[in-house]
Amino acid sequence: MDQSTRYARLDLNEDDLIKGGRHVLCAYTMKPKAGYGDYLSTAAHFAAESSTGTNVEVCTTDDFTKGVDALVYEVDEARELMKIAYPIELFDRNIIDGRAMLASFLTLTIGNNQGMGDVEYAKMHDFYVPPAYLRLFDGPAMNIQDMWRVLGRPVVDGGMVVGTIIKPKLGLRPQPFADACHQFWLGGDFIKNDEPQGNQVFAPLKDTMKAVADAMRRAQDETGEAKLFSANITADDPAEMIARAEFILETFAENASHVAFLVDGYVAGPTSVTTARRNFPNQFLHFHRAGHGAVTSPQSQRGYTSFVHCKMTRLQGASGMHTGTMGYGKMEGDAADKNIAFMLEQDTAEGPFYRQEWLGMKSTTPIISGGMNALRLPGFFDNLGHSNVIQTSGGGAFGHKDGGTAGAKSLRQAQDAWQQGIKLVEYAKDHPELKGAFESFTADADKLYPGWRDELGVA
Ligand code: CAP
Ligand code: MG
Repeated sequence: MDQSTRYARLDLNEDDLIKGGRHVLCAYTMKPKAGYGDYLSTAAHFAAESSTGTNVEVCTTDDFTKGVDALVYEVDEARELMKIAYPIELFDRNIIDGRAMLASFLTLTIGNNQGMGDVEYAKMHDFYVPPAYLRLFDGPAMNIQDMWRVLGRPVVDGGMVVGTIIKPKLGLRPQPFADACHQFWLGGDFIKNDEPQGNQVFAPLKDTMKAVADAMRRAQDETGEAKLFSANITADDPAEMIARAEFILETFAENASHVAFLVDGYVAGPTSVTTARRNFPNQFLHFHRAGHGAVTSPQSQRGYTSFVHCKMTRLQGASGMHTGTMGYGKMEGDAADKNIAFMLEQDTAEGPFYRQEWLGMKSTTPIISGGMNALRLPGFFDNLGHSNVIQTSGGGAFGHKDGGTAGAKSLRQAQDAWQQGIKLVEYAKDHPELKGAFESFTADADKLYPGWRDELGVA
């Protein structure tokens, strides 16, 4: 059945839809499956299934229903591009406070439409949220400014938060885990649990957190500096998340404000993120996205892009979000991904299809992670244009030949060098930890800094 007379309105103009403020706009790449409808009718069927319709006409539809149809307002078959306007009334609102939820946004815009028999594939590349819907989202309660405040730095341009992930990923018992934290904190600022670390039998959460809180106290006493820890509270059950979080805050006690909560927000979903956001608005909410590549990878023709995924996390209220390393680390991504960071940080930002006004919603801090080390940082900062990020290097800290403290120091030195406009090899001449990073990550050193051995006098 061709539904384009009802679900397509190519006369609608995007600027007018934005001015009207009553629609969420989504841009997808979409390809109809061979042997089914033409491009427009498939797009219309997609909009129907994503809003008020199904594959046939139903007798229960009334005039009101038709007023909240999602509408295809632009198609470009050559680019496999379609744009759909969703009336904001379609999206579910809480009964407790009338506010919006990300689950509903996803269910409609990237729900059943992902499995339609007449669609070869469809992937969301951008979306626009009008002010009337935007203001119903929680948005972040905290961000890097709150970390800078704890660290005693300026709250504007406070610079890179020097971070790590305790490695190995799994397999450390509580005390060795806490010892690794202590080591890193003697040189760095911030440690996060790796995303699968929780309450394994060999490292019970209660024992581990007590040991880590103690390590934090010792490191703070020894350095005279504040230290930060991001604790994984991910669980299927919100009650379990809350129990973990409460235990952790109680255990860190006077240092509770130095604790962030890490949530594996892709695998555990929006409920887990909002559980943390709403129950613990005074803690930094660290969104870890493990698993996202299954839908966001450029190899995947379905799902949504990393850009879309990250943009959604600002609405939900993530304080910090993994934005990838933009081609400078080990994970998929490229230099142009800096537009992801800008969408999270700025009050007005350009996406691939839409400009978004955030209307003063707090920013979400980019967390830069995955195969990074001191040698890779200058190139990364050159591309991004600033260093106001949380950077975590796991292998890049604990893979340093002189251990975690030297690893941490090498990362901070790399940022200092970049900020002062000094070439990294030059800076390494009188910064032994940075020099040690060259000697530890020789493959990177050879590739990024040819001639470094002669300059640093290393055989
Ligand atoms: C990094 C990491 C992070 C990834 C996630 C890991 O460790 O802990 O989870 O950065 O990727 O487990 O791989 P290394 P992304 O520093 O040792 O590489 O930030 O892109 O979501
Ligand atoms: Mg990890």
